[in-house]
Amino acid sequence: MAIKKKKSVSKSSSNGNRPRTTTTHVAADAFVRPPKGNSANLRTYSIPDTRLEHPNLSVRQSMEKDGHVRYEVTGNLDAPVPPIRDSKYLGRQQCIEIYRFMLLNRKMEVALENLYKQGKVVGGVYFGLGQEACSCASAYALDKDDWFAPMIRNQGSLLVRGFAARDTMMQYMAKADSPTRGRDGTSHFGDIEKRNMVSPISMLGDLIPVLSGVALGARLQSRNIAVMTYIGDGGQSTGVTYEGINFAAVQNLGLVLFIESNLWAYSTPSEMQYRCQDLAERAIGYGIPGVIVDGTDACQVYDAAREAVERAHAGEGPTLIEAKMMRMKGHAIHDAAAYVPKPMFDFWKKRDPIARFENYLVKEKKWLTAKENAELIADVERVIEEEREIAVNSPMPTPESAEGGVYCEDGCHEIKPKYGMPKVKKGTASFKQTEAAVHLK
Ligand SMILES: Cc1ncc(C[n+]2csc(CCOP(=O)(O)OP(=O)(O)O)c2C)c(N)n1
Ligand SMILES: [Mg+2]
Repeated sequence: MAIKKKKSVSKSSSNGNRPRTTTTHVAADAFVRPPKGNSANLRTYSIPDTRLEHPNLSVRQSMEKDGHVRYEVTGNLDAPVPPIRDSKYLGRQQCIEIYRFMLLNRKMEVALENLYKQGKVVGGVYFGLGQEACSCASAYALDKDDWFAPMIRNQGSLLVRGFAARDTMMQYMAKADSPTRGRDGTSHFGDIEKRNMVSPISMLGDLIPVLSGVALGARLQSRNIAVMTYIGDGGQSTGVTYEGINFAAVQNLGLVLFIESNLWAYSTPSEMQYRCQDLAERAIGYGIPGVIVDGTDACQVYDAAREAVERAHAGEGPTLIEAKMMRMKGHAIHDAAAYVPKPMFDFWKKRDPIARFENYLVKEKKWLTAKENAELIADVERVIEEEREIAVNSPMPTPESAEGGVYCEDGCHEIKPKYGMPKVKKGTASFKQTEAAVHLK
C-alpha cells in the first residue's frame, strides 16, 4: 500500500462524475513522501486500487414539478459482476471461517428485523446488509492484542471478536443480560477487559481520536498495536475525523481506518458529500498510505486490513482504507430508502458479498462441496435460532437494577445514588405531573 507518483488520468469514477485515475498496486513498504521544495515540478500521486471492477454509476438530483427532490442513477447498470480476487494471505480454512461469520452477521440481522416486527425491540435496528465482508474480514485481520471500535453497521465485527449474536439481540431488546444490562437500546457497548473493544460513539468521527489515543497509550507502554475503526462516507466529513487522523499521522500511531464508502449518508448521495475522486485520496493530504478496495470482496478487505495491521505493529503509522460498496437498506429500520433509485439496488444486489463468496468457495476454489455448504448454512441458522431463543427469554431488568453499575461498587468510593424531585417551575404542567407522581408513591 502506498502513495506513489502516478501516470494516467482517465475514465469516470464509481461515485459519480469525478474523473478516476488508473492506478497500479504498490506494496506497503513502498510508501514514500514526495520530495519537498520542487515547486517547478507538477506533483501527481496515485492511490492503489485492488478492485477488479470500477463501477461508473452516477447519482444526480432532480426537482419534480411538484417540488419533490428525486435522485436518478446513470452509468453502466448492466456491467458484468467481478470475480472475487484471490487473497495473498488467506487459505481455505480462513476463507470458510470468514464466510461463516458473514452468514452469521446476515442471519442475525434478519432475526433482529423479525424481533423488531414482533415489537420486542425497544428502539430502532441498524443493518449492515451488503457490508458483511467489510465488517467481518476487517476484524478478522486483527491480532488478539489489537483494539477495535465498530460503528452501527459493523455488527459482524463483534461476532468475529467473540461476541455472541445473543449479545446484540439482547442489547436491542434492552434485556437484563445484555452487555449494558438493559441501559441502552442499540449498539453502545464495548468490552475493554477481554475483547479490547471501545464502545461505538454516535457522534460521527469521534472514535478516530479515541482509538488514536488507545494506540498512544499502548505506545507509552512501549507496545505498537493496531487500532481499527470505521467511518462512513458521510461521517468522514466531520472536523474530528481530520483531527483524529492527523493526530495519528503525526504521532505515527497504528490507526487502521476503514472508510465505509457505501454511497449514501442517510439520504445524501456521495456525489453531494465530497468532491474528490475517491475518499482514499484524503490519505495524501494526511501524508499516510491510502488504498481502495472492493468492500464486497472479503479477500480484498482482509488483505488491505492485514497489511495495515502489520504496518501498525511495525510502528509505521496509520493507514486509510476506502471500502467501496453500497448500503443495501435504509439508514435504519424506520427508513425505507425510497429516495434510492431502484436500479442502484439492483446493480449492487448482483454484487452481494455473501453470494459471491459462496460461489467462490463452492464453484471456483472448490473448497466447500455443495453438501458441506448446505450443512454450514444449516448450522448457522441453528445457532442464530438458539441465540434468538436465549435472548428473547432473558428477563427485562428490574427497576432497582438501574442503581447498580453506575457508581464504583468496589467500596473504594462513597458515592451514593441520590434521587430527588426534578427541578420544574411551580404551576407548570410538568410540575403538576411531578406532584401527581410523587403523591401516587
Ligand atoms: C457529528 C454527527 N453529525 C450527525 C449525526 C447524525 N447521523 C447519524 S448517522 C448519519 C449518516 C451517516 O452516514 P455515513 O457516515 O455515510 O454512514 P452510513 O450510515 O452510510 O454507514 C448522520 C447524519 C451524528 N450522529 N453525528
Ligand atoms: Mg454512508
